[in-house]
Amino acid sequence: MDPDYLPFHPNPKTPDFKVPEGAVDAHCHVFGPADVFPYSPKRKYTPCDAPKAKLFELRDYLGFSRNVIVQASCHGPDNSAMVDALRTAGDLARGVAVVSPDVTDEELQEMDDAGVRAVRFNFVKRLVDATPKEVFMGIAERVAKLGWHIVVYFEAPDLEDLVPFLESLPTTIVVDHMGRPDVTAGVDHPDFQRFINLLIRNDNIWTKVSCPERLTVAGPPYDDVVPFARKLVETFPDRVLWGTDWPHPNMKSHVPDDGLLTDQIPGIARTSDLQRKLLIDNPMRLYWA
Ligand code: 0GY
Repeated sequence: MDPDYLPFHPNPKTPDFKVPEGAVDAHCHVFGPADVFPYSPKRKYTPCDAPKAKLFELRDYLGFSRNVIVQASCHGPDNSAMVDALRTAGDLARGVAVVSPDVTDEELQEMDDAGVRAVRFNFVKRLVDATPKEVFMGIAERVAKLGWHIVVYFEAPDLEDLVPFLESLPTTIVVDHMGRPDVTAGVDHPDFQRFINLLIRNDNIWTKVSCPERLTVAGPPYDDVVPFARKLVETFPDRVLWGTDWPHPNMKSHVPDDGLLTDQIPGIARTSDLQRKLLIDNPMRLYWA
């Protein structure tokens, strides 16, 4: 583990918000354990192990029913730890893989059988070396045949350049963490409006209203992030997902409490109808249909 790496919270609070039966934590990871599933030699950080048993314990403790496990950059394109977690969870988890262009059709099919339903394209420079867009497009065309979608991770200043690429992808797209807006700029800032307009123009683009712990300037309980998430939930109620982001890699300012993160949900999805769409209907349609 990196010397400045903050391990996940050892005892999150019990949420005050009662998570509805059947809810999905649609963005979380498993890390290692490194002695079974070594980290990638090309990784940009070395995390604290966060094995599948801990993830499933947290799922039950918070009151969630299912997980979408996203392959994180520290495991590179070796999806073994994530796929192993999917196989253990059975129908209670689905996966998002990271693949290199030389992945074989047999490997893709095996991942599909284990519950993988998407690939992630990561554009965040501190996390990965850049992949040419043509390479991503080749992967997109192959996974589209399996009915998979694409999860994209980028930061707000990169969106303008990415728009033509995103609009040419042949699948449903899910944008991680609301496109990482600068929350000090406000929801009316042109950068966030550009993101909203992208979703207005393209009804195949979804987003995760996740990661207030990374976007906040004010700190917990992340009130400065709420208006961004609420705006997206109320404008695109059928195209939003929510996730804890456990075990919260690369946090520098504080260790997020997953119970507190769960307590944010009724503030961003203010009716039971919006909560059901965000936590159950939308992820079930995208990952379990
Ligand atoms: C997240 C965010 C981060 C890390 C990764 O793949 C990753 O390593 O996604 C981050 O550092 O912002 O979604 O977990």
